Amino acid sequence: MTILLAMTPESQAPLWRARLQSALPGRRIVTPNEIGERTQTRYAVSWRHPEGALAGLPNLRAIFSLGAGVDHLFSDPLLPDAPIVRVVDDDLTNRMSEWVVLHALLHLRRQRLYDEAQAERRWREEDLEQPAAKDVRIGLMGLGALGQDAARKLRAMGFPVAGWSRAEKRVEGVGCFHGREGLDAMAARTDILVALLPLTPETRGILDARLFAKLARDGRLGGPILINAGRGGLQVEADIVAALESGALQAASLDVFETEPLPSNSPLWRHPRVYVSPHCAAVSEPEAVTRNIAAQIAAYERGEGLRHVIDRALGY
Ligand code: NDP
Ligand code: OXD
Repeated sequence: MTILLAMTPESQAPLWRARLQSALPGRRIVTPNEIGERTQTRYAVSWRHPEGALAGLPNLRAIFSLGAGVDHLFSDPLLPDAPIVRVVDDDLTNRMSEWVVLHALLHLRRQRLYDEAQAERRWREEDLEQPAAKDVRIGLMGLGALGQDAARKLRAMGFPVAGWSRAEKRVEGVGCFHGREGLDAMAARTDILVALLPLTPETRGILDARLFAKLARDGRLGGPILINAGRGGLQVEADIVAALESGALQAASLDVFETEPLPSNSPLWRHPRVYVSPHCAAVSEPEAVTRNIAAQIAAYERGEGLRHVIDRALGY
């Protein structure tokens, strides 16, 4: 019985293979060109696998994504019809919340302006307003594993938090909105918009000029702020740049981009009010993720169901 590890960049495969092997001693971990007898493969582990790499495996029981997101799988038209399991793990969740809280605080505390002042050796003690977290409203798009943890930690910092999901939800201490009308209602009370959504046909391009125009204009930060760590496909970058110029957005923190790596000619790199990070908000830590996969396989083979299986029709 083998486990197929199919991923790009291939340079990372040896590290993941070693971690999978130590989490699953006794199992044979193979890469696509070592697969041999295809009936032997029970599980596939993927991160942006090459097209067709998981096809023709008659006994495949599950596909494990090496990340929380699964959109990378759907670019393969030959993806087999096995259950898709995504990563839900405290290590990844904590990392994401750290990044979100960090960026909410960078904007709240106007860190970019103080960095600029430091570069000029300018002592800006009195001329910048310092609103408190309690006066800055956060609107979270996505109230899933990551969104709910971020909501809790943002609340702990004092921010009033609302959240938006596809289906109706209740989350303690969070004003909950859902559906398209709910998004407009949440936007109207949002100073910092945080996107922690999966990329699906419904969410592609959702962070656009239309949405930015709905954000609150009466907030204490002098204009709305966008933070996106979901997927680059959620955002229309031309609209973000135009909104930063028109004032529809005051600033942005972006971890994900329409094209990754972000092309060197993107205006986002040099924009004075944009923080760019290289899709590193919440990396999948190999030990934590492979431990998780091993536990899922063990439970499945004891006859328990797989957890965190996505709904293919919804795409997440
Ligand atoms: P979940 O599946 O747990 O949560 C997704 C949330 O998005 C749910 O609340 C869901 O609503 C909501 N949602 C989905 N579609 C819609 C829609 N059409 N309208 C409104 N709400 C919608 O995912 P996670 O929280 O675990 O992860 C979210 C995403 O974060 C991942 O898919 C991935 O793209 C990204 N990510 C980015 C990383 C990075 O380093 N930048 C690292 C890890 C993840 P409902 O509750 O109703 O289902
Ligand atoms: C993920 C990611 O989906 O790192 O986990 O983007």
